[in-house]
Amino acid sequence: MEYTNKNFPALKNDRLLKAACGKEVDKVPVWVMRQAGRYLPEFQAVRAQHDFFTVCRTPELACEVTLQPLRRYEHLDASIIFSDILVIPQALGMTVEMHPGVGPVFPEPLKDVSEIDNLKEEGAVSRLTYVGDAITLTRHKIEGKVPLIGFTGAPFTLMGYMIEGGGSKTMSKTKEWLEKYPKDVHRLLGLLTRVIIDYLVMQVESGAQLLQVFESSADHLTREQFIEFSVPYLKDIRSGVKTKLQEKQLDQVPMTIFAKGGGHSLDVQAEMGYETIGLDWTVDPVEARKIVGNNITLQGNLDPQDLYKTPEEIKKLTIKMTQKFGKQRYIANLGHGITPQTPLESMTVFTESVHEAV
Ligand code: 1CP
Repeated sequence: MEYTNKNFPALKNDRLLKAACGKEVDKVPVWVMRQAGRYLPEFQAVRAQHDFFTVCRTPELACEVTLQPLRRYEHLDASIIFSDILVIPQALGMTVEMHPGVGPVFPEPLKDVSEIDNLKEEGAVSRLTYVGDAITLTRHKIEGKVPLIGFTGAPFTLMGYMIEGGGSKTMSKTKEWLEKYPKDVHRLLGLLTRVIIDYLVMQVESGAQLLQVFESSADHLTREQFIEFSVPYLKDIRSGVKTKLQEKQLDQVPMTIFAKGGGHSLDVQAEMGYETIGLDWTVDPVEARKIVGNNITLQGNLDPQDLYKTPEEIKKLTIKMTQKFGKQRYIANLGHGITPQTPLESMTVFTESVHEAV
């Protein structure tokens, strides 16, 4: 059989999509950010053989690691395509390396605003077709067991990595740009937004059934800065994807915004048009629901560190969390990615407890 984006197997478990669209569910859907990752020995085995970006760029390998958590954890209600948010800076012509134990490193980050002009916007999405190919192959290999999530980094988060040259505790260089060169910053954020819209549409065309936008560095922004440097672009991404899918006569897909540290702006986030808002663990579920109202789905938000507790404690905390959010318009997840040393059993307890909870 030929693997094309036209003949996908029928979806058997649509809890995630139903919850995202506000339809009734039999059980609360659950998945975990970074569920394909370093805590899994089978993932480590693939990484021992292949460089990180080789896995991203080889559809068979990306598909294999995307499927790994599904094989181990029968309660997972979604998969997320294995890739990284930093493939966009790469497609714009920047070099990104993944250093074991360190994380992503840009040998030549943006040092001056004049370097924005060197970024290769034209053709950027055509240099990311390998992500689409991985999505199409994975949609077939999942055999309709669960939906496949596509994703991107949000403009501000990507810009931060491009300026800092990797992860940063302080984001000092990025903050200096926000203060000194707001016009150039907006130009760069606009460029990233255009690429992201086309990249997400390409993912849907390839088979992605829900899209998540990671604004992982929102925790560095004040509410005012979030409103100036993140919100307009997140809005443009949501409306741009909707319009382009319509133009291409593709089915609409629900979208999730996860702004880590964005708990100060849930009222603003609720106006951005996303079906689902992801919460980190600092936000109280009941308070969040009061702020966003009843027409938005919430996702989250167990502290990833809670998965280092005993199975009994994990179960108790997970049930408490799920009950606080309630059964409808809710997708269970952690409040950020699962961390590398997490015991394998913790994922079993977490996912199982969500399904038992309400
Ligand atoms: O060597 C390795 O294997 C590196 C570990 C790793 C993995 C497994 C990295 C490096 N990226 C990934 C995969 C990944 N990245 C996924 C796969 C799908 C899944 O969730 O299972 C996803 C969705 C991401 C997204 C991503 N990459 C984000 C947003 C989510 C988040 O955690 O906030 C961010 C910020 C990145 C950058 C990145 N890539 C890798 C690391 C260690 C980091 C963070 C670096 C830092 O700032 O500390």
